[in-house]
Amino acid sequence: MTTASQSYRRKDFDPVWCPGCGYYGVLHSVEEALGIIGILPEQTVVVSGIGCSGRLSHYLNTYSLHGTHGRALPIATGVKTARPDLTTIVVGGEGDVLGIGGGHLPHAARKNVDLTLLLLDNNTYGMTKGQSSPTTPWGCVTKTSPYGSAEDALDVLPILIAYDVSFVARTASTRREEMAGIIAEAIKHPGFSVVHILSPCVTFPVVGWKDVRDKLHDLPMDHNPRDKRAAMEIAYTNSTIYTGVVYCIEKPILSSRLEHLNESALKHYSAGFSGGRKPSITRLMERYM
Ligand SMILES: Cc1ncc(C[n+]2csc(CCOP(=O)(O)OP(=O)(O)O)c2C)c(N)n1
Ligand code: SF4
Repeated sequence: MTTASQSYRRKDFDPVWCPGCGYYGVLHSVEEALGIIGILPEQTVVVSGIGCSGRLSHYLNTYSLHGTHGRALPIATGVKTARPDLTTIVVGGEGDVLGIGGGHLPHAARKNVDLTLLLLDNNTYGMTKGQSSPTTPWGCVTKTSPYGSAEDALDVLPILIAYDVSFVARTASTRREEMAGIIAEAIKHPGFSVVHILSPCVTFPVVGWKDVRDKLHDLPMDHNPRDKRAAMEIAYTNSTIYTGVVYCIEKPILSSRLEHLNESALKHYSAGFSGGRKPSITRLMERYM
């Protein structure tokens, strides 16, 4: 596995993250996860947004597409629709995914696009040097809130479950082995999978690592990820930060939904509009000219 995992990392380009940043752990676990599944780098695309988190796609020896801030999900939806054969991973910070790009999340869930989103949550806008973000707790002093932030932090897991994302998991960037296993499971899941990775920024600290670490706990052994109410209960538990696969269901993925739609449209077209003749795009266009 070591050899396979090494080949996923670019040799000509070293990460420029701050020393001690949890994103190094995430990068390592992504390599491990790809190695566990045994997908070849050339069968994998990593699409990222803008931010320290977005840099992750540069460091892998896979296909990589560094998009624009907040738009990684729609870009990846296009990639997956055009090339369903490629494993498609999306990486974004909580600013990217829940702030500027927050409107794309429910729609990726509704479509159940077969993507894996790694949501790297450091509770701040790291790349732009520490402004408050959608998960900055109320009252925290940041560059944009010198007297304390005025807003509540978003509660990420309940939002993902309410959107009915078909695979929802949480881990922390210090838990490398667990993270690799969860990312591998998320990639194998047919449908939209989101791994919420807690990784407080060490250079612009908003939430302390100790506060997170002390609350981390494996999910209860009897947790049933198919039970949405049980998943919501875990998601709303604040005294303990449970890690693992919190919610997992099966539902049709976007490509099968489109296939079904195409079949129905063709059937409808050949039966009604073309008078039994073979469907033709030219004839269809002529109707509107
Ligand atoms: C349209 C647009 N608006 C703002 C920016 C500036 N910008 C770059 S990264 C970033 C925030 C990054 O925060 P997050 O997504 O949480 O990632 P992190 O750097 O913390 O990993 C912002 C606001 C931008 N690049 N593009
Ligand atoms: S600013 Fe924060 S998130 Fe960005 S590389 Fe440095 S420690 Fe990591």
